[in-house]
Amino acid sequence: MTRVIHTGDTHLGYQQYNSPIRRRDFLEAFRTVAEDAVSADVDAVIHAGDLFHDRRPGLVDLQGTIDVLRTLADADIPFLAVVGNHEGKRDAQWLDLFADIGLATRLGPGPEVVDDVAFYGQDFVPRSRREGLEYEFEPVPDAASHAALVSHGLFEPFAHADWDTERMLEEATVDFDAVLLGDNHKPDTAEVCDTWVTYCGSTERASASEREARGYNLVEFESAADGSAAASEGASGDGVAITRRSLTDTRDFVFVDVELEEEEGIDRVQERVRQHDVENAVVIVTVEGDGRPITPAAVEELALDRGALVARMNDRRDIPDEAEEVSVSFADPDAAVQDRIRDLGLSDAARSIDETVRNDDLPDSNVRESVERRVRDLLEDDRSAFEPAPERTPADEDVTTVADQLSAADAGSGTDGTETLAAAEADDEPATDPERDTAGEAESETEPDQDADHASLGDFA
Ligand SMILES: [Mn+2]
Repeated sequence: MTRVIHTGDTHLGYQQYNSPIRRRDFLEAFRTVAEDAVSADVDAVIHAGDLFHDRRPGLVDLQGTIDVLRTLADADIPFLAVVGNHEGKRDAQWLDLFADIGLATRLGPGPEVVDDVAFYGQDFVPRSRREGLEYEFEPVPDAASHAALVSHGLFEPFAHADWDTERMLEEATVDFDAVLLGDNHKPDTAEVCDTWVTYCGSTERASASEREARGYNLVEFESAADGSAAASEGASGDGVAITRRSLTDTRDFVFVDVELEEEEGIDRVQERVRQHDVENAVVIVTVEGDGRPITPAAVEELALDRGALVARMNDRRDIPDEAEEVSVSFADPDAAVQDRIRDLGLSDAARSIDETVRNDDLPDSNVRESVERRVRDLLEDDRSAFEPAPERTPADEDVTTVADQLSAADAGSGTDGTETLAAAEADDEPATDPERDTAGEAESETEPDQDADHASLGDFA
């Protein structure tokens, strides 16, 4: 039997909510996984990418990472990993540096045999470069009775998927028994082409949408000689058993969901916050329904006074009619935006960023990642996308402007999320629009450590 821990999306160096304590939390979660690996005496730790939150981890993050990797090395537990979308650099990878000093192995097209399992790696590849991707792997050595692929990306059949798992498995020159994945922070397992495909999930909540307990996978490969049935718990078959292990010591997140009635206001929300033990927790208050206008700061301050580490309030209510009348400069924010967009010669890239930023379906904390991914894809494949669109006059009916597309989308199903805002043109915007600065920031590469969580760009409410 070969037993490995499958983890990933550790996002080391992520100073979530601008909190240095949160930054430490991400490292502590990684450390816990390594300590579990030592006490469970597994044969390897497999990391499916996004070890780091971005391409430029700080010195303190690198030192912490080396310290944890050394814990594994001292226990003779190999650390095998691939490169994720968050941390990928153009030249050398941080992972290569750890490999150079003997603390990691970067998986690739050649087999890395642990006990009797051959592990292969496929780094994250931008969607635009996947078309011609050849899934060529070196043959499985005779010494191995199983083969597993480790990769990073949004694979089918899971949520947000854009990577064809069936095609990959069919075209791969190796017949894999398991595919161990990272990128989707929600753990899940499915069977595709008789192969187990599994996400281990993130080890700390990298966004407030990650409500369930965090954890990792324990994957057991039955030896040819074992003969016995695979473990009954969790997914099993083909001599591979996948079970979940929870991380119980991650930072507490307290989710306070309040549905307000018509006459209710801040008192009700504060009352609900008081019903929870928020000490040292990240508190996420979400308000829906009706009720009176609420200043988020007043709710957040209450939670902080009661010992919360971080407090955020999201107001998901529609703006009541009266509120629109009260607003002087933004009686109709969408119309104001559309007017402004008509004056801008947005490039395709800007429009693409724009869509991402304004996409209500995308959790705020994923905006930065998605924008980065889009920009990176475009930089690699289509630099012309960054050229400004030709000059347009607002009244020119023959030209389809972004605003026209907006109206068309509004009139239609609206499912393609083409609601847009001139995100890339933030510098041109009047200072009265505070949301715009975060849009520019999300697009910019100059502040990689900025917390993307305050990019609350869905609404002008
Ligand atoms: Mn990730």
